[in-house]
Amino acid sequence: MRIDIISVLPELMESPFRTSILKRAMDKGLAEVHFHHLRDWAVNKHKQIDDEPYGGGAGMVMMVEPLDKCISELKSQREYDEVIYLTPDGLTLNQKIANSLSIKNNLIFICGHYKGIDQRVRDLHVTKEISIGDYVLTGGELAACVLADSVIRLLPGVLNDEQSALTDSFQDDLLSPPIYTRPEVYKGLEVPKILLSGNFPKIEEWRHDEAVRITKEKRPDLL
Ligand code: 6GU
Repeated sequence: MRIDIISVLPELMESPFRTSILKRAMDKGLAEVHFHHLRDWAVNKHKQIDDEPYGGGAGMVMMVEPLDKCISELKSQREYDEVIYLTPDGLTLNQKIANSLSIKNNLIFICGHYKGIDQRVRDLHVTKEISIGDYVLTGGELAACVLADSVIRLLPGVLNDEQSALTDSFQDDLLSPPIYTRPEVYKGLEVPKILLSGNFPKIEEWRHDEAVRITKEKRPDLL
C-alpha cells in the first residue's frame, strides 16, 4: 500500500511512521508513506496557500490551485483508489472504514487547516471525507496519522500472530474481555480461575461472555 499525504505541516507526522510497528511495516516494504509539502505547490511568489473566504467571515481557506496541482501531479503518476480529505465534518472513522481501506493500493490523504479547503478541491478530487471524532483538532495531520495507523496495522504481514488484528476490540463489534498476566495474585486481586484451567473451549466461552457484559456496560450502542 502507498499513502501520499498532503499537508502544510508534514513534520508533525514524521515520528509515528518512524517508530515501532509502522516503522517495521515501512522497512518490510508493506507500506510506503510519502509526504508532500503543500507550500511546494504554491503558485504565487509569496508561496501563499491560503486566502480569505469569499463572502467574508473569520478564518482562512486553503486555496484550490496548490491542492489541485499537487493532486493532479500525483494522479498522473499512478491510479488512486481514494482521495481522502481529513475533516471534522467527514464520516466518523470506525473499524469498518479502516478494514475497507486496508484492501486498497494507493491512497491520497489531504490534511485540512484553517477553515478548510476550497469546495472545488472536493468537487474535483475528493472521494471520501473522514473525521476521527466529534471534536476539533488544529489540523488534519494527527487525524491522518490515526487513519494511517488504523489501516497499515491491518495489512497482511504487519502484525505477528500475537498482535493479530482478528481479536481486536471492534473487529466483531464487541469490546475486549479482561486480560491478565503473571502473577496469579496481586494485592489480593486474583486472576479468574477459568483462565488457569487449561480448558480452552470454556476459556473462549468465558471471554465471549465477558466481552458481551463489558460491551453492554460501557458501549451499549455497539450491540
Ligand atoms: Cl480529520 N480534522 C480536524 N481538524 N479535526 C478533527 C478531525 C479532523 N477529526 C476530528 N477532529
